[in-house]
Amino acid sequence: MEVRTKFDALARKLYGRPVHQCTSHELFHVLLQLTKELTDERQVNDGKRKIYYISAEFLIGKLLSNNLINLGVYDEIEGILKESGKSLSEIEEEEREPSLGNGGLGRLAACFMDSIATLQLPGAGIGLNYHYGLFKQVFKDHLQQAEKDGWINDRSWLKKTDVSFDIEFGGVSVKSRMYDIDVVGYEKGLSLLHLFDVESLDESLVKSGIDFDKTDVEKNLTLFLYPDDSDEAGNLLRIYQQYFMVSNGARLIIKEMKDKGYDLHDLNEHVAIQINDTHPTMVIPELIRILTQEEEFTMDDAIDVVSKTCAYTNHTILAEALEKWPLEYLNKVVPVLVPIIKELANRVKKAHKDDPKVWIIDKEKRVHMAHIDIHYGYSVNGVAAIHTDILKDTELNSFYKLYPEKFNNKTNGVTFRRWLLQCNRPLSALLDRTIGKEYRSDADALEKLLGFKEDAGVLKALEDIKRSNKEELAAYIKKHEGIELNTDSIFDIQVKRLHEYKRQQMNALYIIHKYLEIKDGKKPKRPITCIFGAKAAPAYVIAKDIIHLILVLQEIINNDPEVNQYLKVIMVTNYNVSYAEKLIPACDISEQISLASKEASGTSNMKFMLNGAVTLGTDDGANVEIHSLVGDDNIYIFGADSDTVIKHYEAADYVSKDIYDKSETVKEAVDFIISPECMKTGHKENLERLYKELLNKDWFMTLLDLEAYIKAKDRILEDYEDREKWRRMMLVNIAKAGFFSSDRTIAEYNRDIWHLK
Ligand code: 26V
Repeated sequence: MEVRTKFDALARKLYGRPVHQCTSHELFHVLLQLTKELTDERQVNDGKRKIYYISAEFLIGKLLSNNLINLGVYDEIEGILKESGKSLSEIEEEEREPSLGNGGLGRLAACFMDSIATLQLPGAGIGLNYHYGLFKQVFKDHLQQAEKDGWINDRSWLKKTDVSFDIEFGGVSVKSRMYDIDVVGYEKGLSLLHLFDVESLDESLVKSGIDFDKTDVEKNLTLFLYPDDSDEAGNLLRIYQQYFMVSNGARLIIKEMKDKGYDLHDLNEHVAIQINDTHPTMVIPELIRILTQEEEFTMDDAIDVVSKTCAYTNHTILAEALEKWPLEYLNKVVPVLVPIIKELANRVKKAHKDDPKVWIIDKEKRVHMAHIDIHYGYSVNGVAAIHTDILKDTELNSFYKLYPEKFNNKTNGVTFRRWLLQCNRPLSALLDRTIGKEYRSDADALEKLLGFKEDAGVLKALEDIKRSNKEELAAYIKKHEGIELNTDSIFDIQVKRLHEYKRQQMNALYIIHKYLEIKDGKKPKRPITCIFGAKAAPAYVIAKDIIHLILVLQEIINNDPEVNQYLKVIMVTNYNVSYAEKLIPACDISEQISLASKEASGTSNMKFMLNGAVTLGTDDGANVEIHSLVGDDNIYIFGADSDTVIKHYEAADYVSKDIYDKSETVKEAVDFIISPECMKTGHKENLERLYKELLNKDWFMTLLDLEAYIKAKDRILEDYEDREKWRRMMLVNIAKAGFFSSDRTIAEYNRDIWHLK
């Protein structure tokens, strides 16, 4: 049946009316149903060897448009809706967004699933069905507040399966239920994302905001993504969640092996398990436990086969972000795993008596989860070239010396379906017209665009598209934030989780610097709009103070008639995947200003580049690779390099106060944080705390790079006026972005780690 006929028939079946008489709410339901039916016509990718990508986060975002594009029916559906006086974007507003991730790590997992499906690789995702994803952010009194963000209703993409397991914890046992979400490949291919839930969950436990009783795991286990783990109950709940995820995953994998008639001794022949950061690490001892206790394996055999099956991806070098669980916590939550973990730890200790750095259990009786992965997995990868080098040379050097053959790099990538075809339809249409459609399935073909470097028509079209995307974003922001933006201004955007190492505070100090200059009579040639989007972990005090400062600056600057025609600041509310899809295509300057060595990769840097923004950044994470692809002329790099930064940490010789004392520019900007203007609008407690932090600690060396940042930013703003040059920079950035397709990343994982058949 033709899509048009199916669409109409479904509308009549569900609502007794033709499409043009249905409301947006009803049409979302009809399209959800239609998409599921079209998807059912495809076969799930299958083969003799399968990858299970286990991750505590899958930040999938809304799926309707994405699935329509990948099914090849987007244009047709859009056309039918238009004829009926409806718009797809209005219908999309009816979809609730599953925010099942914090940021880059979760979004990466979602992009990877898209590529696994598209490349028709046998593979599935395994995760948790959180009922409330990352909190919904609201601003009150210039402070972030967190509200619950539910997404599950009868109109979600979840499909209940009949897979269920009994999962035993210390003292409690719960019944699980597996739900599936279809991951529709582009033009072909289909994979499944398996999300496990607890049958006995009780949503009424959630009171106000995001508070809830953390003790009753039968009722709360999958309520929230990463509940606040600043207290013991929060930490324990996180261990419950992790074990629940991996125990279900292990049982599913074993069940599928048996259903296919495979011998479990050949596990590593048929299965590869990718452990996404340390959150799923317990899958290693859990598989060993099941094999030895239920399948009559010897300990040696179980360890051997599991070690050949599991591979680990590291996503951060920040010591505080590497999980170390107190043995006592594990004893409470998963006593059955403790003997296995001790056995694994003893073997390591025996083999490496004199090297406590590589032990699994340290002297304080904390279990280093990453160490389990490295000793008992067959691959360890970083997520960008510089990140993997730092792991090898410093952070994980003792392990690299033991197992050089396990270490490899897999530079991250993003799916071009969502981050180009879906979010920037005018740009993908221009590409179709100029270089043909090949780039849609072979991202390297984007390079053909370089042939149009001197083509005035194409260059002008790129500029026009950027302008119309800026107008669309401005209209959206006007509607949702009530703030008017000047679309003739430069759109300078920093969107990512709020963290000191990402240095949103440095961007804020630049804004202060510009504000003071304008007040002093030095007007910029063209107005600048500084846009932020960021959520801070509810327990991360300084991060929330930085949000406070930005909101205070927004208030002061946007209401100052002397300044607001030249400079505007806006922090959008509740930055999420859908907001990113609107912000990224409208960006001129992509802010990637982490302290060199600290950002493992970054992925928004890739999305911005692909959409024709120019990067202003440090030589960190994937910026390094962007830099070498586009060359010095098409990127703005500034600041201390990673070697210098690492040396400062080793020598412990960085003193921010010295820089403050020496530089009038730095001093002026920092002092403004506690100026009467700021104090009048904001809160003394938050502003003073941030001021003191920068002056006395500044662990992520904001002041070290501030002057270089100001210079680089002023240079990029100046260059923006050379429109000819800027258009060409846009073109080169788009043309060179092909490397950052997650199809390339996944093909490399497959070639070097998974070897799927
Ligand atoms: C976690 C935590 C937890 C508590 C304390 C502070 C802290 C700081 C950072 C993290 C990050 C955990 C891992 C993570 O999300 N890494 C991100 O992974 C992305 C995908 O590989 C990568 O692009 C980002 O650079 C990296 O930060």
